[in-house]
Amino acid sequence: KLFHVAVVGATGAVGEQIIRLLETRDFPIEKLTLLSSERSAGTKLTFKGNDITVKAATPDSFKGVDIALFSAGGGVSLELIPHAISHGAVCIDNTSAYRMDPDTPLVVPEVNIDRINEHKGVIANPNCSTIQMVAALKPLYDRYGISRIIVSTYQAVSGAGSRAIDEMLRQSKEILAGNTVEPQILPVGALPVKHQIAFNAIPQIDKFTENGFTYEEMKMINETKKILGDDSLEVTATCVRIPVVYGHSESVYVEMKQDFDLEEVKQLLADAPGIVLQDNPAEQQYPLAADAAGKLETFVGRVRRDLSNPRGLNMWIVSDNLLKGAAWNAVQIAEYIAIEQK
Ligand code: 11C
Repeated sequence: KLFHVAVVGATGAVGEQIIRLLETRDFPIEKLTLLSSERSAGTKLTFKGNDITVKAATPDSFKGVDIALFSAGGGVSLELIPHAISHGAVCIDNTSAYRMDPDTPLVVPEVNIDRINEHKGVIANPNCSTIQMVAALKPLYDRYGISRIIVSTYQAVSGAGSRAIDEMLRQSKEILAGNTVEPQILPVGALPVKHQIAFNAIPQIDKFTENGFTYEEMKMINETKKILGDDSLEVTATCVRIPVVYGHSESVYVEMKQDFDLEEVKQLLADAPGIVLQDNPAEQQYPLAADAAGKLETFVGRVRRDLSNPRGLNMWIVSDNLLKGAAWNAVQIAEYIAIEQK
């Protein structure tokens, strides 16, 4: 069967990657509809050598659409997904709009693909920093049980969109040229106070919630529990933006419920789907954002037992935030739907 696929947010950083993946994975497409905001409508994008004109997304854009991939912000998803569903489309939503809805499966294929059929028209794609962490922890969770996770992230500017990438690159050039800069986008476009990202580290991703954690940190906490299906899991997170363009890095400490053998942990990681173990300190080999950029896998290294808690494990997890963290996870889900509906 061939599918009519729609990409909402086609001109954005994630939308662009979705289109490239649909092309390189040779997704069974009959028709590709590219949608965006009114502002970007009219842009021409290429798919398999053909130009496609991007149209403004409206409630009527989804007639005949089988699979709709949304990546245009939570507001657009909340407004348009109900219309897409009423036209019979299965929606894969990259935003946070539906993630914690109890009726919506939150899916990382390597972790919980078994939940995919529970959808009522929408399947949520988790936050990028959550996806790569749970993908790496899943084999350890299944083998030993995990009681506690402490994560600190080092997140790329592309997570905040194309304009944040431009801001970081422009700021860097200006500062190197000896000029002063006026930050305009980061940490959060919608908030009045901005901070320099070039040559800096900003311990704020998204707005603050009332408990002192940011929304990004709360996503890591809540989504991890939902994806692993374990409310008793203790998770704490500190999310930091650094001047890297592609690839989120994470320092992750986990406490296992059972004793573990370090060599077995490494073997489990090496054998896990979608995971590449890169762990050879003698050769200074460990995951690097610059190497992970453009790749579909999640890379894990610096795997070591904690010195104060024998059931504690430290590791470094890196993945391309626009690929496994967003576009690739969504296209993987679409591939599962295509196989089911074949
Ligand atoms: C960032 N993780 O790096 C964010 C971007 O909920 O899908 C993705 C936000 C989301 O800024």
